[in-house]
Parts: sequence; C-alpha cells; structure tokens
Amino acid sequence: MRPTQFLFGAASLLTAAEAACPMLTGELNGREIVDNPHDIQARQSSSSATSETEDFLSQFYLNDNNSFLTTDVGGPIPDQNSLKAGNRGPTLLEDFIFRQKIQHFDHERVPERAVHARGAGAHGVFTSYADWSNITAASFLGAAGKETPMFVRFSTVAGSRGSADTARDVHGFATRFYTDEGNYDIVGNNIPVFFIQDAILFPDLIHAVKPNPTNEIPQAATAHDTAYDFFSQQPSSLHTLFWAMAGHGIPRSFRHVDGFGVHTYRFVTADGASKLVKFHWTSQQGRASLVWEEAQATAGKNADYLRQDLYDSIESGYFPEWELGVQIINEADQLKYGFDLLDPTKILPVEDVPITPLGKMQLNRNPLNYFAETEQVMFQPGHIVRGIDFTEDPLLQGRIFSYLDTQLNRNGGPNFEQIPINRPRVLSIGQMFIPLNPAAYSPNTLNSGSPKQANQTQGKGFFTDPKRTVNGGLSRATSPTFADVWSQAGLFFNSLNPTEQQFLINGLRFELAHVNSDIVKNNFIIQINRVNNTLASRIAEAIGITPPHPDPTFYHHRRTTNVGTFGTPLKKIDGHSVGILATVNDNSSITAGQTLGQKLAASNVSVVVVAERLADGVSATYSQSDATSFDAVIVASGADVLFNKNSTANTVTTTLYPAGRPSEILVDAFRFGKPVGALGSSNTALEDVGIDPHRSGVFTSGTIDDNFVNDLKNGLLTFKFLDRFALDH
Ligand code: HDE
Repeated sequence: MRPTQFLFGAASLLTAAEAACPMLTGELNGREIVDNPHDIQARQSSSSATSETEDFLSQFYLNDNNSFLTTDVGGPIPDQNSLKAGNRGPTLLEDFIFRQKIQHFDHERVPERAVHARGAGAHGVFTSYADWSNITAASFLGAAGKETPMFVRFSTVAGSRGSADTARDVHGFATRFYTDEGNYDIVGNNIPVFFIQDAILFPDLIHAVKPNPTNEIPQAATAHDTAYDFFSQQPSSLHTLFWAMAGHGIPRSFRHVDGFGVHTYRFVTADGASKLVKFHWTSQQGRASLVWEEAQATAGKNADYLRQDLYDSIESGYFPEWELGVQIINEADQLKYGFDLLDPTKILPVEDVPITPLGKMQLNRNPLNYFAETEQVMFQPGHIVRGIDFTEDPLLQGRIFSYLDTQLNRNGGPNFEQIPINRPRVLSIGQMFIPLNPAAYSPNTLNSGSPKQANQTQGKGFFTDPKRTVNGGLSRATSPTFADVWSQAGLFFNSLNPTEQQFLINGLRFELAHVNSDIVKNNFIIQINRVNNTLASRIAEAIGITPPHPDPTFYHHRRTTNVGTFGTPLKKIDGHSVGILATVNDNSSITAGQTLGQKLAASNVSVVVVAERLADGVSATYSQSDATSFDAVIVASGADVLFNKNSTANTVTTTLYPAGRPSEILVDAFRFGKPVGALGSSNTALEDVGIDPHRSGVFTSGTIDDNFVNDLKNGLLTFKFLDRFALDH
C-alpha cells in the first residue's frame, strides 16, 4: 500500500479545499467522474448498523493503520526530529517538514459556531410511512418504506464548545436528509417557539445571553443582567424562556427531546398546490428532563453527560427513534387561529390542528471522527429540496442568509459543501473536479446545452411555490398581527402541571436572583405580570420586589396539551441504568446486583454494582459514583451497614470513599425524583437516611422477585416522582 496522502494521518487536518478532492468514481447523472486519485480504503464502522449513509460516506474513510508519515505532497519522511545545525540546534528554516507540520497544527481548527457551539451528532435513516405526493413533491416522502440516509446534530445554544452539556438552554435539533434529489435540512430546536420575531434582532439576543462582555462571565447561563435586560425589553422572548425554565432546557438526554421546525414552511405538490406545514419530531423514547439541582450536579460530575448518552446508546444498539409529523394548514388560514402563523413565537395547539405522522427517523451509527463529521457538518435552512418552500416568516428569511454566511466565515470559502459530511449523494456542481465541458455557462449550445436548466418537467428542478404572492408598501415595522406576545406564554403556563409551574418559578427565581440591576428586575416583573399576576407575584416576592397589581389585558384560562416534560411516563427505558449499592464484605450483595442485571437485561437496562473497591462483580466504586450516574438506586441486602451513621463501616477512616457517600447517593437519588429501593435487611438503610418506604417510587422487597422487577421497571418509566418536589403555593 502507498503511504497516505496526509502528513499527520488525521482527516481532521484537511482544509475545506483539501477535503473536497474528487473521490467519487463511475458515472452520475450523465457526468463522468474521475477515478479516485488517492489510495484510500474503506474502514469498518465501529457499530453494528450499516446504512446507506455509511455506504456513500465510506468512500471518504481513511485507513491509516499501515502507513508512513509523509510530507503534504506524499513523500515518506524518516523521523520526528526537526532538522538542526548540529546536535543542539538551532532548527533550520530549511526544514519544510517541520514547517508543514506546525503550519497544519496552527491552522487545524475552524472557529467554533457562533451559537450551538457544543453538540453531538449521529447518522441514521429516515423511512417514509407512505407516498405523500398528494401534499409534497419531496422525493424522500414519495413512497411507503422509502429510506433516506440522515445526519443529525444536537446542541446547546449559548455555551462555548467546552461548556457543560447540562447547562440550562434551548437545544438544537438539526437534521439533514441526504435525499436522492439533494440535501434537505430541517434546522430546528427542542422548543417549538423562538425568542424573537425578526432576524435583525438575533445579534442582540445572542450578545445579551452570551457572557458579559466585560469579564466573560457567566459561561453558558442566562442568569445575568444582560439576558434579563433583553428579555424584559423584548417580551416576545417570554414564551421561549418559559419552555426552557419549565424543564425543556435540561433534558435527560438528546434521545428524550422532541424537535420542532419552529417556523411555518410550505409543502408544494408537483402540480403546484401548496399547504402550510409545521414540523414536529416526536421522540419515541418519550420526553424526559432533569431537575435543576441534578443538572447542576451533573455539570460537575460529567460535563459530557448528553453526548455520552447518545454515543453509548448507539454503540449498545439502542437506536433512538423519532417520528416526523406535520401540522397541515390551508394557505387561506394563516390568521385563523388567533395569531399569525408567520410568527415564530407561537405554537399551533394540537387541538386546533393535529399532527399527521409522515415517517420515522432512527439514529443507528456514531460518527467515526468528531471533527470531520460533527464539527464540520454545516446545516442551512437554505438547503431545500423540490416540494418544500419557505414562508415569509421574517425570522426564517434572515436565517436563510445567516447560515451560509457564517460557514463562509468558519471555513474560509464556499467549498465547505464539498467536505464529505456536507456533500450531497447526488452530483452537484462543485469545484473539485476537472471539468471537461468547454462551455462553463448556461444556456449554451457548445456542450449540448449541458449543464441544463432543470425545471418541473425536465430534470425535477426544485422550485418556489408558483402560487406564492407578496405585496405591500415597504416598511420597517412589526406586523400588527405579531403584537400579542403574552397570551401564549400564558397558555403554556396554564397547561403545565403544578410541579412544572413550580420548576418554572424556581428557575426564574434562581436566574433573577443573579441579576444585580433593580431596574432590570422590575422591568421583567412588569412583563410577566402581563402573562399572569400570581406567577409575577410569586417571583417578585422571592427577589425583594413588591408584588404587582394585576395587568389583565392578556390574562385568560385557556390550556393546551402535550407541552410539558414531567408527569408523562416514558415510552422506553433502553439505555437506562440502575445503581446497586453493595459491599465487598457481603458477597450476596454483589450477586444480587448480577441477578437484577439479568432480569433487567431484556428491557435493555443496565445494572451497575457499586462497592467500596473494585472486585469481581463490582463495576464502580463509591468514590467515583453519585446519584447523577443512575436512573434508579437500590440498596442491596447486606449493605445496610454502610448507611448507619453510627457504624464504623461508614466512616472515612475505615472505608475507601468519602465519608457518607453511600447515603448521599441514596438521598440525592430520592431528592432528584428517581426510583429508589432496598432489598432484604437493607430496609433499614431507608430509615437511616430518612426516606419513608411508603412514598411513591420507593420499592422494597425481601428478594428480587418478579413483582419487585416490574415495580422497578414501572418506576423507571415514571422517571420522576413529582410528589418529592415541594410546592410553595
Ligand atoms: Fe440558528 N444559527 N439562527 N436558529 N441554529 C446557527 O449557524 C441564526 C434559530 C439552529 O448543529 C448558526 O452553522 C439566526 C432558530 C441550530 O450545526 C448561525 C437566527 C432555530 C443550529 C445561526 C437563528 C435555530 C443553529 C451558528 C435568527 C430553530 C446549530 C453556526 C433569525 C428553528 C446547527 C451555524 C448545527 C446555528 C443563525 C435562529 C436553530 C449563526 C440569524 C429559530 C439547531 O448561522
């Protein structure tokens, strides 16, 4: 085999132009493609699933496990010493090998994304449930069972690349379909609404929520003056802020979030008939969120919590799935539902228009190289295919510009679309070929008219909805139909259960207590008092502000469904883990963990046996574990001695873990709303730490019988026992 073309063996060192070298072979769409000029071999994926994505990306895999170091242009090089004058230097300017290597290193990063810098990606496949050509000409929805490869990137928004996964934030849910008619991206979030109504305000929003410009504090958090100054000056942000504070901002995993297109888009048929649509990705795992104290503890214990969960689930073969659905609305009904469908701060309640399921996405393969795939993937709302069109939503209109522009900045030129993860499966006019066409323009006669102009009848060109019309005088103003930004924040609040309302209030109390300016605090209370007087008063009294008099113009009692994240059981518990607290002094406590593990294996739930030190059957130590590591915690029979304050086994002098750690794990698990329990003699452990064994979600049993296992499984499905959280109202 020839040496690899890449000096330091890492595909991540490629610039956009380098990565874009032509590697396709054969013939596509009537064009001849040059042979692969490089000696690059396909590499096997680490996970079991194979998919079309893998097939078409595998031509770019670089197998360098039997290669030599080379220069940039392929000459093998001898060793890793720089060229020096004499043994002790100096290093010579002549050493081009040294200069190339250092130069690659100096240039190897691309700037992190301005927003959504921290994320995790996965490959998958979309399967259409039916032929949807009655509503859209989009080919990936053109037949029952039709499969389209996908790549998805989940993210937080405000934090930088190294921030903690569990920072409270809106989460990105960016999906790419590599369709047979070009790439289509739905670049959405896990919250169905957005903070602002016009893209021109985006820099202001982001500058306000990012750290303070003076000292770059705080990282990945909105709990500061500038954020709340902006929110109170732009009350359109309240609705989205409420979703983030009520739990959607701290999901249990990326697998447990729904995704939303947020904007209203258009579906267009081949005949040019159009409908308005709103996209929903519904998690087939269910929706689940952490509680705030748990999220904060997790940020310290495992900053990679969300990316780890996604990676591990896929490696274990627990492939997460989402159903893609649309709410379909007639063009004439844009203002029918009491708000403007072009306003991205509004949801369309499912009671008004139910969701039509179109197909299912499964994520089944982890990226092989984080940088080359997850970091270099480049989504754009402007990546559109035949059968889908935009609307006039002023937020969407601005995004169509911004995503292209930001990638030009990140990648230094337009060739980023040629990077393997961004290339369409179908041929596009790219720069990384040697065109043999003598006519580099269209229309032409000198190359038989090629490249031809594709339209609806010839070449299946994508198109703008032919019936779209716009008119009106020019103006810089907010549409009067966008004026009410309080009623839907109220609709959301009314629709939450009391615990979720309490979480929302706790969240705002926490954040506003970090705000120094009394003017900002007052302004914020004025705005939320337009949503709900009780809500405003409960927050005001906690931050030292006089509870306001009602400001009732937008008050109402309407409710909708399906907007919360706590209180509905999960659909699946695959990939969840149960911690068994055991002791090496009693082998039966360790074997109990193994027995439970066998019984839960069929539900794809893993059991982690925790003890004082690593030993046969013990998979984690008390010193490395805590409640955030598990979805449920059970004390094994025989381990009760570790929970008794008076027992010498539970002091730092005689044990191998920080004093009191087993009790802390049990108490924190209870406090975070998780199922907990005790087996046999360890019943006393619950009493020792003050947990009432009769509370819901507390399971006790003499042995690991079927009843106990079923109770525990149901407890995992319940996920959070909401009666553990105090209500102050
Ligand atoms: Fe984005 N957004 N955004 N955004 N956005 C970016 O593009 C922007 C908005 C979303 O995993 C950037 O490639 C503007 C809404 C996701 O790679 C940037 C406006 C929604 C991702 C940008 C919005 C999103 C981004 C930064 C207001 C949900 C991550 C890097 C008009 C519907 C994609 C990049 C990934 C990323 C601009 C608002 C979702 C700067 C101007 C609304 C999921 O172009």
